[in-house]
Amino acid sequence: MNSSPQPIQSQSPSSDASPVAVEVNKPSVKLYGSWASSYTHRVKLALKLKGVEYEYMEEDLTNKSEQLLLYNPVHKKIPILVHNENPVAESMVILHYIDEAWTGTQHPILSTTDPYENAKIRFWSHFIDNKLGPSVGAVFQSVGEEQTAAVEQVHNYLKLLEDELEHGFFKGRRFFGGEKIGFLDIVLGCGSYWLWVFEEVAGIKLVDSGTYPRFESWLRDFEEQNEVKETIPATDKLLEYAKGLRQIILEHVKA
Ligand SMILES: N[C@@H](CCC(=O)N[C@@H](CS)C(=O)NCC(=O)O)C(=O)O
Repeated sequence: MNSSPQPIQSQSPSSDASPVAVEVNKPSVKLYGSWASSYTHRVKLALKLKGVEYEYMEEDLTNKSEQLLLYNPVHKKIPILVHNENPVAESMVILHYIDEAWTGTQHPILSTTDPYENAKIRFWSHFIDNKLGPSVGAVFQSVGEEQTAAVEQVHNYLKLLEDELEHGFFKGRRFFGGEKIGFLDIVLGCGSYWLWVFEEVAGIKLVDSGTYPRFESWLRDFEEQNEVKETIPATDKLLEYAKGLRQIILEHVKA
């Protein structure tokens, strides 16, 4: 068991912060994560938008650290945020925590106190984690007829999102959060890049150009934001990772 994960980098909202500066002013915020994990990216992006400095601990999920098991004994998963020794697990819970713990910054993540807007944000966030995300995962993990059915399901879910953007509560907004990235942008955006990656790796089309114009332009806009570019790993790195995983899955399917 890897009992002592090493911080592979100290991250700062200002890209030019030197390691020496971090050493002098030790952050009391640690993030346990995994480099390709969308859930980890959610937390990294929220911390960046808030301007919170933190120490990043890369976890080997095939050999979980004692700290991970100690801090999240229920799910044994990353991401975990540890703030002043208090662990917080589950990415959406962490996003709420970040918003409440670091108030007074220019970037509220839940930009509204309107209960109905918050309800809509929570509703669609659950849709993403319980419906869209698993269906995209199913496309990646399947072949043949099973994959065709999973692709169909993804299309149905993207259509529902497109309809929401066209006619629903968020109609006419640049981001779900308004002019700035908000909670739902983070939840949906940190994960949507897998659509492009899986399309290439699995040789299928998930987002036919022009079919979901509002979703597509929202995603392109999201991906163009500097904070997002600084958070999401390079596509070629994700592609290489996904190709390796797909290979393992295909060998398993054949066996
Ligand atoms: N619902 C959790 C999901 C987190 C999750 O699935 N983490 C994965 C990495 S992306 C993990 O830690 N997997 C380890 C395992 O399943 O053993 C969240 O939103 O944080």
